[in-house]
Formats: sequence, structure tokens, C-alpha cells
Amino acid sequence: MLAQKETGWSVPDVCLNFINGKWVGGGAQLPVINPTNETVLTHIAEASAQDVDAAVQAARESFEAGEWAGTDLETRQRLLFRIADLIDQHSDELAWLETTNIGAPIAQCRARHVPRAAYNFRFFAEYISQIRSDAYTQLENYLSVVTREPVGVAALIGPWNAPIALTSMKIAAALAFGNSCVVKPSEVSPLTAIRMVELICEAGLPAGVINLVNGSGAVTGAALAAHPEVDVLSFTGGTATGRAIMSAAGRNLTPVTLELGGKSANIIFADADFDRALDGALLSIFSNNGQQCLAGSRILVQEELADRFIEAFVERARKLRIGDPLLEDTEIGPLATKQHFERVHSFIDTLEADGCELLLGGKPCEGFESGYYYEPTIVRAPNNKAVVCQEEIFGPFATFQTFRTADEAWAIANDSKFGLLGYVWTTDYATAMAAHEHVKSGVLCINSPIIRELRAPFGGYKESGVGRESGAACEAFYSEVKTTAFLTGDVPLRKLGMGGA
Ligand code: TXE
Repeated sequence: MLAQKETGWSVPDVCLNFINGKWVGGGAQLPVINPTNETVLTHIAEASAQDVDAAVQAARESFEAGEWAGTDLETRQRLLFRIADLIDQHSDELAWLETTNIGAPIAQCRARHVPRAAYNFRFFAEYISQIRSDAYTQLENYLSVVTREPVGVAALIGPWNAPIALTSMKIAAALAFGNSCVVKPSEVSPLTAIRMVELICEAGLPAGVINLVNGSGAVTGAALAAHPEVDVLSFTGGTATGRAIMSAAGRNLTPVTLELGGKSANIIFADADFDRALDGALLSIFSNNGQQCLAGSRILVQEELADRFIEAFVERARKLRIGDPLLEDTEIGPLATKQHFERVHSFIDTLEADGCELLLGGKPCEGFESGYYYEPTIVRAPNNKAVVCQEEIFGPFATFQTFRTADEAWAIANDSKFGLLGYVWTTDYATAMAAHEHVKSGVLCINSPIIRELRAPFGGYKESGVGRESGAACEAFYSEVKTTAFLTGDVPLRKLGMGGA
């Protein structure tokens, strides 16, 4: 276990706001709680609407001054690569901060979340050197050239469940295309975003290009979402918050991308590779303590396989190592907040009325004096109408249903207000192709847990979101497209105002 005093790493006494290159205070101080022991880790200085305005103005001025927006490609790339290197150099510290703040097991933070953050910067550094644009010559005597310019000020509102991995994607993309930005981490989990901003400054980004405001959604987030000087807004979080943000941004015609919740079907056919499907199903729901939008939380098993598969799944889930997330071999840590812990538990009250059978868990873990530990929970539902099959629970909480035919599986999978991911396990090529055709989700993984290919769009159908994140999707979102028509030949113009006096 990495104790703070042994490592020399620390949590700031107060998390300040970073505006125009300086760490400054704010209004109310809000506590940040360690989910492992429920002690106060630190406080954030909440940015008021005026503080948010100062951050947006700093971003605007840096953008207009062109110190970053106007840099050449090599300079921009060098800086993005340097940020990635600094993240790598501080990966143990960043993983420790993330685990301490949100309770995700340290092994997962070190192996996945932090390397992903570094990779996000490398990916966009490489991407921008390959951007192409169109030229049209079909119109006689004209050459029409399409180019892209940075948009301006990007507001980047981050979630609490995987802050470094997800917020770094937004920052890397916004900066790579030459924008200035204002980052608002979740009030629950600001620590890695703050440390990342420090590293970005160490890498040499000019003052004002990146700003960070801490605070609640209701005060700081709402002020940022409604700010008229924000040119684009990218958000990852809950669907209800996404709606509020899109409405606020809509009043200013500010384009948004929203990466929201999910209730993804994980469909296991009788012909699937049993062991691989079992490993994949466990990973899909229990990674990151189940707090992931991409969780395969609705497991659908073909009838003839169901009893055997569910029994094996329950046995493995029973053996998950629950404990202090800073311990290397912990597989499940505490949920991120008390409020979220209570929300996850509240779904147990719906089981009886919906005719669901509780196979495992369903209660807070015993044996912990403190911390938001919740038992891995498995429910068998009679049909997809059950609340636990419809609502995103966002915890170590899996539901099982059975199906007979592939058509039935697609129908259950698509009977959801969400449409983020789909997972399908089969050894039959035709079934895989049929899944590709019928499952309504932004991403579909065949015989694999989530694989995030950054070149390919990530995002959801229906209430799972608006827009996508990928190299090309971010290029379209974080840059403005311009068509310039050059006259290349002799085109006589109509003469106006040639009438008599
Ligand atoms: O986070 P919120 P919540 C899902 C998951 C979870 C549910 C609720 O099911 O149980 O959403 O999450 C900021 N204007 N996901 O409510 O509110 C807030 O300060 C501007 C899915 O705890 O979505 C924080 O920075 N900003 C998910 C950010 O929004 C506002 C990740 C996210 O908080 C705001 C997290 C407002 N009016 C939860 N209100 C995913 N897609 O991965 C809040 N915020």
C-alpha cells in the first residue's frame, strides 16, 4: 500500500482555481471526502459566477492573443508530447491521487486510467500532423479551399467516475486543435485534474490557455454552461445533468458534446467461448467498482446456457477481493460518495415488486468500519421491464435475463432509453454480423470487453449522448471549418449602379 507519508505525495490543503496562470481562491469551501474512510481529504474553493467569468475571459484573451492558437504544428506537438511524458513520469502519484479520491482500485488506475491520460495527449499530438483538407476545382475559374481554425474557448466539464482518463481526453483534444479552455472537474473528484493542470503548465503552456474552476454543478458548472463567451462545451456525466447543460448552452447556440449514461446489454450466446465470455462479463460490470458508463450491466444469456453461466458468474463474483483500493490486489473498492452509495442501495427496494431474484449481495459490505463499500450484487430479472434493467445503477450491480432467439436478444438489448455500448459473445460469424446490424448502440464489442479505439467514434445513441469523441469527431468539434473561394480565372462581374442619373 502506498501511504502518503512514505511517498511524499500530498493532497492540497485547499483546491484553488487556476485563472490566467495563477492559483486563486474562491467563495464557499466544499469538502472533498475520501470514500475509503469517510474523512475530509481537502476542500475546494468554489468558483462563483464572477470567478467563472474571469476564467472564461482569461481563456478568451489568451486565444485572441494567439500565443497558443497561433503556434506552429511542431511547437504544439512538442508540448503535447511533453505533457504525456510528464504524466508518465508522475503516473504513480496520479494513480495514488485518483484512487484516494474516488476509491477505484490502484492497480486499475495505474494500468489503465493514467496511461490512457498520457496516450490521449500523444494520440492528438500525432493526429494533428495528419489533418487533411479538401479543395474543390469543379466550379470553373474558382479554387475553393476548406481549412480549419480553432474555435476559441472550450468549456470542459468532467465526471467523477474516471476523472483523469476522461477529462484528459477533452483537454488534449481542445488544446491539440489550438483552443483555450476552462476545465471544471467534478466537485467530488478534483485532485487528478488539478495535478494534471500543474503538469500542463510545467510543460510550458502559456498562461490563460488552460484555466480550471472548482465547484458544485449548481453554482460553478451552471455558470460555465450558460456563459455566452464559451464557444464549445464538452460534458461527460449523468443524463439529467446533460439535459440541463444542453439547455443552458442552447440559449447561446453553443455546440455541445454529451457523453452520458448507459445500460448496456452484454449478450451471451450458447455457442460463445464460455471462459472468455465469463471473464469479459465480470470485467464489464465490476471494473472501476462498476462506476462506468460503458458497463455491461444488463447481461442477457441464451436460455440453454443460462443456469451454468449464471452459477459460474456468481461464484466468481463471490470471490472478488473487496478492500482498501490502495492495496495492489484489491478488485473492488468503495463507491465514490455516500450519496451514490445510498442511491445504489436504493435499487434493492424495487426488486420484490418487479419479481427479481437476488442472487448475491444487495447490501453494504460487512467488516468495514467506514467507507462506502457495497457488495457485488447480482439479480435475476423476469423481464426487461424491471427497474434494475432500465435504470443506470452505476455500481457493482449486474442483472441477468435470458433469451431464446437472436431476435429476442436484439429486442431486449434495444428496449432501453440508453444506447451507449453493446457486447456480444458468439463463435458464429452470422450471429456476429446480425448483432452488428441490429444492436442500437454507439459502440459494439464482439467477443471482447470494451476496447477504446481512439481513432473511432465513441458516444451513444438515444439518451446516452450527443456527438462523439474520436480523432475526426474532435477535429470537427474543436475546430471551425472555413471555405475560402479563390478566383483563378477571368469572371466578369455584373455591374450595378450603372443606371442614368
Ligand atoms: O453527476 P453529474 P451525478 C451517471 C451515473 C450517475 C448519474 C448521476 O448514473 O449515477 O450519472 O451522476 C457537473 N451545469 N454518470 O449527478 O451531475 C458536476 O459538477 C453544469 C454517468 O453525480 O453528471 C460534475 O462536474 N455542470 C457518467 C459533472 O457535471 C453541472 C459519469 C458531472 O456530474 C451541473 C458520471 C449543471 N447544472 C455519472 N450539474 C458517464 N457518462 O461516464 C452538475 N454539473
